[in-house]
Amino acid sequence: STLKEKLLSVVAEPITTGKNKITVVGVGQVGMACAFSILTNNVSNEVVLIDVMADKLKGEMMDLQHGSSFLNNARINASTDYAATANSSLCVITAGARQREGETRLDLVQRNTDIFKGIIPQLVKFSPNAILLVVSNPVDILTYVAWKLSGFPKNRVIGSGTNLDSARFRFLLSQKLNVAPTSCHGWIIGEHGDTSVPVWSGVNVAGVRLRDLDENVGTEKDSENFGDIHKQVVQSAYKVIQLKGYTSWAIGLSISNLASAILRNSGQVHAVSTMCNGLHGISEEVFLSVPCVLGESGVTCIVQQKLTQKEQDLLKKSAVAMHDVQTGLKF
Ligand code: 6V0
Repeated sequence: STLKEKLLSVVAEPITTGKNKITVVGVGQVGMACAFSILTNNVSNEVVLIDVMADKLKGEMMDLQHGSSFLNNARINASTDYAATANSSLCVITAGARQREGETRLDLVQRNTDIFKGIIPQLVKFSPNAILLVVSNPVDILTYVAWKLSGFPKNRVIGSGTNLDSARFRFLLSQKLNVAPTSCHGWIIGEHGDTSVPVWSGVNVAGVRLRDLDENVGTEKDSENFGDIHKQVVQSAYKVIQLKGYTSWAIGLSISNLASAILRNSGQVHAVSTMCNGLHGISEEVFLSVPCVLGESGVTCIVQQKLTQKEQDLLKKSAVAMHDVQTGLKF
């Protein structure tokens, strides 16, 4: 008998896959920030990494494994073979090209659609009941692509959407008011990025709407220029990419927060990209962000925000723009 057999007398075979297994596809800057945040926040104790670059993948896996005793003994695995992802509850997809300096998110669309054709069917094959959480850009269109390629019901295909834009907005508002970001309530909806819509009509601290204090807040007529905050949100990624080459920490933390809401079936509300056909006058099959209740089955409800006519018009404009890009896509 082996030393192991001498040491351990078997009582029952261990269960190989737990209920909170997460696959992260793509071990670039974003995928690794997602995996690291998920592990350090104890969102999951079983993470599988997938990429096409075998050496980088193995290096990242080993580096994390060496830290597993500081991560509540999480199991970390990596493979270029999707069999390793079997029975994941959540698959986070970060693979693909990123924006170069000056490039828009939409510039990436066909390149990343082609990459998704090799990824989504494999994830579906090995984890037919998983929730797909798309991060790669342009995220709203690629969430639509993932939905089409997977054949999953719409509740189980989610884009990280404007969860990050909303966090950036709340941070900037917090700086202006000197109140903590989690106490500054404000929602950015619509497209992640260039045409996102700030819902100024609802921005509040402790239920006090800024619009009730100044009806012009967030508009051109606002002498204190609160509207600049949204402009800065839109410019955020471009600015960070210009300064450090990519964005990673904030998106990683935002994904770990979404993963926690889903796996813990918490009912937290987040602005994430979901099928919006029929909502706020949108008549196209497009994915855009609206506040969604998240749980084990993905998006369980959409919060029906009372939008002003202007906010609805902006959202509808994004929907038409998304739809135009989608009709040009080669599947
Ligand atoms: P990166 O650092 O270039 O990493 C991309 C990774 O994807 C690399 O490791 C590639 O090897 C891998 N990859 C490429 N093709 C495949 C494939 N077929 N299968 C598996 N893996 C593959 O990019 P980075 O990590 O910086 O960005 C990844 C994506 O996230 C980009 O599309 C970004 O634009 C997007 N982001 C989305 C954000 C959001 O808020 N939704 C925020 C930041 C970045």
